[in-house]
Amino acid sequence: MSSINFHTKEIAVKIVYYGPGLCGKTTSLQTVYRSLPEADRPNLVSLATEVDRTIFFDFLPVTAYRIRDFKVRLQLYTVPGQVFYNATRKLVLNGVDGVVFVADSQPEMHDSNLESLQNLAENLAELGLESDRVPLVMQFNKRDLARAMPLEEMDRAYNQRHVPVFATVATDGTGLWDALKTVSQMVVNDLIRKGMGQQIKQQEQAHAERKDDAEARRAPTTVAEAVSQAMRGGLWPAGDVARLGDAIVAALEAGQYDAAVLAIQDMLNAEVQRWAVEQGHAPGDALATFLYLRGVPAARYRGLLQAVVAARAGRPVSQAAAMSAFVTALEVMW
Ligand SMILES: Nc1nc2c(ncn2[C@@H]2O[C@H](COP(=O)(O)OP(=O)(O)OP(=O)(O)O)[C@@H](O)[C@H]2O)c(=O)[nH]1
Ligand SMILES: [Mg+2]
Repeated sequence: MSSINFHTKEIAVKIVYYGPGLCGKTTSLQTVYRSLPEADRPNLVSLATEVDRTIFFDFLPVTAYRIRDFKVRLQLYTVPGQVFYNATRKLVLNGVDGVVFVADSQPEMHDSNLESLQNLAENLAELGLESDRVPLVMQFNKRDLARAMPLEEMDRAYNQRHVPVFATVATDGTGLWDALKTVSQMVVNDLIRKGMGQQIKQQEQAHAERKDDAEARRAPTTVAEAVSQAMRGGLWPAGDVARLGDAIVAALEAGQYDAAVLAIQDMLNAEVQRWAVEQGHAPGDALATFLYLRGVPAARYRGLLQAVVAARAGRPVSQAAAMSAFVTALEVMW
């Protein structure tokens, strides 16, 4: 679930490592983790069984690089490869921006690789994503094994979309960063194609114009002058907001600054309410506002809300609902 925060100047993108059981997804993440400079090494969250099979997912947040003056944060997930954990795979895949498909180079894993690719396409389709457009790279992993299938053969068998392929050894790190850099660059390009670049440009332009404007204009010397300058600029949109805006202006002009501050708060509350309702959130809910700012879609927020309501009422909450809530929390906290 990519999100862009103009305030902190950060872009967060979600990248999922996908592939059959034991192909090396968790190992890839662990090795990426170990290769990070110790000073800014974040937490690696792993939910595994005693024998190190992933049961839910692994999660690693990495602050990667800059695009313009935005910091790009990569949220890396692995899914459990075992066939029977499909519900979890789908849950982790929700809101994905880019996929690293990890194929196991051992010949006996051929069918499992194909099955997992098929499963990826099905899950993406069920989540309403076009499986042939989602940014994707492939890691042909375990290249250190003597029995590894030839790369060309694997490419023919798995790479119908002709996406970038990397020969990797997850245990020693060979190829991992190249794969990750490439997929994250593809994700950012995809976001730009979808209009995020335009959004960034517009914000930068608006910012520059505001600066020019302010410099060109003589600085107001009194509150009344400032207010009348603001009014000339058509400060408020129409409707209730304009009415509340007038109240602020009136209070300022009368020198009732406490009343002005309260009126400003009223106006902001009204705006948050309007905005929350428009997004399908419960009005006046600070959590809704926060989640919205972090880019969580209304449908996922409603899911979270339903789980909370059920839990508070002492009704049972499903594992999927709890995991979904957990993934949402990770995405917004990191
Ligand atoms: N020789 C070799 N072994 C590898 C490589 N990558 C992973 N392994 C081993 O393969 C086994 C499984 O690796 P995991 O990373 O746990 O696999 P996974 O894809 O996370 O598996 P699930 O969680 O069950 O889906 C481990 O014993 C790893 O050490 C590699 O490049 N070469
Ligand atoms: Mg794993």
